[in-house]
Formats: sequence, structure tokens, C-alpha cells
Amino acid sequence: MTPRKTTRLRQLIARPELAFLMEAHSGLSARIVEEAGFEGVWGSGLTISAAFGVRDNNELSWSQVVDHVAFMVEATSVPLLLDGDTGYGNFNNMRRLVRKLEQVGVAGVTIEDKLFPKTNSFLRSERQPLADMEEFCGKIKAGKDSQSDPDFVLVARVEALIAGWGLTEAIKRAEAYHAAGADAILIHSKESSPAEIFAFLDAWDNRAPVVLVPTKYWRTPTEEFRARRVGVVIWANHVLRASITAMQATAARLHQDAALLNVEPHVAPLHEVFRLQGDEELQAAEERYLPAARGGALSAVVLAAGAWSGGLEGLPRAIPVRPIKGQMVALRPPAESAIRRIVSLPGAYCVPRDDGRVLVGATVEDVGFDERSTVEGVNAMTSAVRRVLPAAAAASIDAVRVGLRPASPDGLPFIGPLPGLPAVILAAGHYRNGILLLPLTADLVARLLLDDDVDPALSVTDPGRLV
Ligand code: SPV
Ligand code: MG
Repeated sequence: MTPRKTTRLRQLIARPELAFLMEAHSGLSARIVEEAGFEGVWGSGLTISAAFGVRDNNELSWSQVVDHVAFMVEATSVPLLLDGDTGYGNFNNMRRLVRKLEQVGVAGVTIEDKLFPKTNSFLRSERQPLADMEEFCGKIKAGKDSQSDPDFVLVARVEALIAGWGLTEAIKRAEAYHAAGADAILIHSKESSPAEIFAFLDAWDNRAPVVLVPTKYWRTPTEEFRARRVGVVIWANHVLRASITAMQATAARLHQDAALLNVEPHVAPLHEVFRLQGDEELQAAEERYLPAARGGALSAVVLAAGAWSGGLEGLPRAIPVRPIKGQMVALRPPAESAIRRIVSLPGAYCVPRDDGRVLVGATVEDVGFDERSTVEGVNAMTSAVRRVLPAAAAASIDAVRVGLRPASPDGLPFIGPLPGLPAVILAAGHYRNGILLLPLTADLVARLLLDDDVDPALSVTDPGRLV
């Protein structure tokens, strides 16, 4: 059985190896964080507030936060540590908070020793009054006494350095909070140098696991944290900040262009949105629980019958694709006259294979569905190669192959819906280039079917052009 999320968070914090928590602010971003490989999520007060368009000053009510993180918990299988600000009040509010967080599956909470309503630690240092230390210890005890899961994690965050009270006060408070029952100490700093954090770590000497948030001292190599046996590093806001950059660029571009052409290639495809929402699971459940839709689950048909596409019956009009025969011989030349590169000859080409054979192709014959190999065809291919490689006369003929290429009247492939039949997608008429255009064709058709994404290339290949 997988251990509970609380147990996993406790293990992450206590293990000797450094752990990382990545910020998320919504169900979607939490899922993305988990998919990136993070073992836990930081439910950041700053970024959750920002995602709602409000300030990190307890403008969201505590119950709005709990309701919101419930979605983040539901979207992930890794533990979530919530930034619980000051606990949203006194010891009594803290007790209710812990009980409610456990109910929605949050694995742990961090509370900071400031006053409600708090101000973000990086704003206005004169607005960072510290809580009374004894009162905060009571809040920690009340939180610990309220948890029903013994592994629920409570992290006490020391803001003494943020508020300018110095190292001695920071250590004194960390010690008191540890004694009151905190499972770990988060020591925060707004300095761009890690010096005061390192001084704290040296003095603290790992009396309890330490959590760091290196947002401001971001240049510090992670090795420095490992060397000082830090327990957890939180990347506290970078998913939100990355999304701000992407949203601003996309909105500006669209406002300027009033068209999607320069935007569509740079944004996640729609099917990625559906995947992240877990649509696949719903589709499987629909198959299990809903009566089968009439006509089955079929929503589209892709016609990719090569040279035979022209013979498909039951269509409003025949598809103008016809076969062009190609004969090819596989020769096994004597070892001394082996060729090592693809060679283009007048009227033919040679492709050396790893097994020593040389494929020589191919005739171009407009003779309908004739799949016979002929003396004339083999002669054309062997003569072409003998003109440049006389030694090929001694080669044995290993195999003769015949293929029928699907030719369209104008030489371009048909990729797209049939005129008047939007659910019938044609992918045919690629003539000699089917093997080369296969990946592109598959991509164009998949995007058309899954995303309704009509790539500009499809205007050239539109089957409607021949109506
Ligand atoms: C948060 O992510 O909300 C934090 C970290 O509390 S900080 O913004 O650095 O205070
Ligand atoms: Mg915060």
C-alpha cells in the first residue's frame, strides 16, 4: 500500500537527502508540478492570492484557501504543504484550520510568526511585526494537538530575519517553536546573499529539519544547501511567474495581431488541456457506465487506402487517385563492387542495405492495377545500374518488388475532409512521397481530429480543390 501523503511529507522533511517542493496555485499547476517529477507541492499563499487577483494580505478568507487547495490535493498524488500564513487568527483558528486541512487531504501546514493580516515578507519591512513568541508557541501546540493523523506536518516559520531582529532572536524563536512541537523550522530571508541563512544554519546545527525558500538568494548553488544538510528547498513562486510571462506575451500578441496565426504554434494544444484535466479517465468511464452510442464511438473515418483510395464505394464522388506502378530489384553484388552510399542515376536510384544488398528502383508505369514484375521492368533497373557500375552484371537478383503509388491529378496529396463529409478525412495521393510525408500527414490528421486544428498546410492539400 502507498504510504499516506502525510507520511510521505514527513519522510521528505526528515530524510538526510535534500527534498524539493515546487509551488503551485491551482489544480492544473499542481498536476503540472507533479508531472515534472516533484515529490511534493508548495501551496503558496502569495501565488494562490495572485491567481485570484488579490493581494498576499489575507484578502482571501481561510475557508476560500481551504476550498481551493482541496482541488489542488485532488489533482495530485504527491503531498501538499500549505502556506498557512499566520494560521488566520489565534490558537483557536489554528485548531480549526488543521482539522479542515486534514479533511481535504493536505499533508502539512506552515505557519509564520507574524500578525494577522500578514504582509508578504518581501514587501515593506516596517509592516512585518512579529507575533509574541509565547503566543505563537501556543498556536503551534494547539495545531499539533488538533491533528488526528500523527504524520500531519507542522512547519514553524521564523520571520525574525525578515523583520530585522537578527540571528540571536531567530535562533531563540526556532528553539522555542521546536520545543513547542514544530516538525521543522522554515527560516526566511529577503537578502540576495545567503550569508544570514548560512549563519543561522551554522548556529542551528540541525536541531530540527530546516526548510528554505531561496527566492531572493536565488544565485546560491543548491550544493551549498546540501553541504549544510538543509531538509527542504521550496521553489516558491516560479510556476506562477512563468505563466505570467507566457500570458502577457500571448495576450499582447493577440491584441496586436487580432489573429491567431502567430499564437497557435506557441501555446499548448487543446488536447494537452484535455489530457491534464484527465479526460481520458472520463472517456474510459463513459465506456463502462453509459449505454453505447448508436453507431458505436466512431466519430471520424480516415481514408488512407493508397492507390486503392479511388475505388472506395459509397462516396458521393470517386476520389481521383490512380495507381502508378513501380518495379524495384534487390541485387546482391559481389563483395568487391559493393556501394556504400545512396546513388541517384538517370532513371533510377540505388540504396545500399546493411545486409550487403542494393535496392535499385524504380520504374514509373501508368498501367493500372498490374502488380506483375516484368522482364522489361527488371531490365530497365538492372541496365540503369550497369551503366554506372559494370560489375553489377555479376550480381545475383535477390528479389523483385512491385508497388503501386497513389497519384493525384495535380501531383499534390489529399489531406483533409472530403467535400460535404466533414467526418471523412482523406489521406491519400502522396505518389512517391508517402514514406517521407507519413509523419507530417499523421500529425496534420491527428491535430485536425483531436483539436479541430486546421493547419495552414491543409489549404494546399484540401480534397475540395478538385470538386
Ligand atoms: C509564499 O509563497 O507565499 C511564501 C513565501 O510565503 S514568500 O512569498 O517568500 O513569503
Ligand atoms: Mg506566503
